[in-house]
Amino acid sequence: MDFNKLCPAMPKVELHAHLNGSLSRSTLLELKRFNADTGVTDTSDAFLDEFQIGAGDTRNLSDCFQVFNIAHRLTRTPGSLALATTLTLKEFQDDGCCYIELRSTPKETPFMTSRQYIETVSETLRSNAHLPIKSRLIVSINRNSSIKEAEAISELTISCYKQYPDVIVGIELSGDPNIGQFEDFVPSLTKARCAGLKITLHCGEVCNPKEVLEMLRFRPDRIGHGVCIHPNFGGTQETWDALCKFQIPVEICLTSNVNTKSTLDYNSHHFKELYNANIPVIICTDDKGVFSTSLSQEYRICADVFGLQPPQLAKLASNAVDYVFADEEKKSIKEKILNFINKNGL
Ligand code: 6MZ
Repeated sequence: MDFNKLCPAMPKVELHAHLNGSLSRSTLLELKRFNADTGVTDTSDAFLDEFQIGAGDTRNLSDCFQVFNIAHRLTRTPGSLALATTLTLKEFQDDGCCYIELRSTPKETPFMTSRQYIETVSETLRSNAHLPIKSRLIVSINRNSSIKEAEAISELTISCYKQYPDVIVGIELSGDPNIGQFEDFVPSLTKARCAGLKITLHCGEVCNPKEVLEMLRFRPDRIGHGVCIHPNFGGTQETWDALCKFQIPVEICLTSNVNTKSTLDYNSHHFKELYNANIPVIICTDDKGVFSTSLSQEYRICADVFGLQPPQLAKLASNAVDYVFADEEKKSIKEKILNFINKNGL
């Protein structure tokens, strides 16, 4: 089976997908229609053309944080947020994704509170529990938050976790890596961890070995990106040794890193160093809407660029299940992927 057929057909798990960054062009247009019908003013059509950051775009990582505002304008009401969640879930399902951990930052808008934001996404995922794709929510804390705001999000997440233990699995730190410092978020994250939530951190998306080391020593359950950890990519021997010692699984976002210029090109992506060092890696999309990609496309790129054979790619898909936050789903997802592997002689 060639990769164009294998990658979409193979059951896959998505563990790093920001809701508002995942909105496809068709979802954005549907949200516009929905908002117009419900009398909510949002974003002009002209802005929608600026939403995607493709190959060769002059915008870099810092610029991309402006782009999310376009999506945020479209998901300010419970109705539009629920619609965005449902459509995104279905797109991942159509791409062969059998389990997803969507992540999103609760926002207070003129139309809903932060609590309503988390409740809306949680209710929507719960109401889609009958779909073949299984889904969970990771609540995001943005690095541009004050300590007080971060504590409020953490407490809110813990409270909502009691209400939606079947949906909410974790908390994460994301946002512009050039803003804020990790140590300020440690108390909020620790509180969430003590309440039973899993932790994932955007780590080393830009060069900051001191912070990378603090993050790794915090022992999160997973990290996102991990670009600047190996000494060849702006990390130090100490950061690399810490990752190797702790074996923290890394959510890999190839196209995101290339399009934001965190990585020079696919060929020089740090996936190779992590894979060769046997660090657990999970292929993810990050923001499939903004970076015009899909989970199967990321698997295909990975195979093409790093010369993986179909059995090696299938092994990546099946190993990824070990790092899923919802323990109760692991067995059935693993079976689904292994059945596919056996049936196709991979
Ligand atoms: C760091 C990112 C990101 O939460 O509104 N986000 N944070 N690095 C990245 N690499 C490109 N991509 C997305 O989804 C959008 C938010 O996710 C975070 C940013 O905080 C962005 O505003 P939600 O659903």
